[in-house]
Amino acid sequence: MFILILGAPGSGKGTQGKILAERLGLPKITTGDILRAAVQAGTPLGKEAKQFMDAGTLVPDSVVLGLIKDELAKPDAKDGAVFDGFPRTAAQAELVDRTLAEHGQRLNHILLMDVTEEELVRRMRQRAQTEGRSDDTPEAIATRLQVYQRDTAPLVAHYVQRGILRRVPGTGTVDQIAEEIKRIVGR
Ligand code: B4P
Repeated sequence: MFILILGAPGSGKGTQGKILAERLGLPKITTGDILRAAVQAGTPLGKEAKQFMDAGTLVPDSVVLGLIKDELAKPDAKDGAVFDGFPRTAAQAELVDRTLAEHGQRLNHILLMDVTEEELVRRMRQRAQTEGRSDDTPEAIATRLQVYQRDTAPLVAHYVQRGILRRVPGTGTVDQIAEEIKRIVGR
């Protein structure tokens, strides 16, 4: 089963993706975590990605497409996975569709985390105080929200057409939202 969690920055993708992947025993592929680990390790990928991440803009597709391809090719993601943080652009969505189709697979569920902008900003500002992520500054938060509307929100229309996208009310406790996702996914 391949499940995609889509949503604005701060909408709880990472939080719910972790709970869902653990419950279903599926690997979770999170481009944000992979990029942050590369930055931390100071690899060439990390050095290239850092400037974009800190500014709140997307890391270019020229860098991210290869990363997604490598992750999807891993044996443990052969029969299913939870995708968190990608696809974020039309080119990434096309790569995901094409790669899954090559293996006779397709996305089974797309969960769109629906959270007001006010709440998104509140959560990221709160995280800035506890985790100190370098892209949770007021300027980067504003840019990330704009970039989401420009580059990622159009994917919603693309997936709505397929009839497999479900909106998840993303406001409430983490447990309440996880229960709702369980109901939608059916297990
Ligand atoms: P991400 O790591 O994907 O960061 P994000 O969009 O902010 O989501 P995140 O998963 O961290 O937050 P979440 O909503 O779970 O990307 C970071 C950067 O990496 C991007 O800006 C970009 O530069 C780059 N990047 C990553 N993927 C890329 C790609 N495919 N292509 C190009 N560039 C890419 O949660 C936010 C907060 O809310 C958390 O603190 C959480 O504790 C809290 N929260 C969750 N649920 C809650 C609830 N119900 N109530 C209250 N708080 C809650």
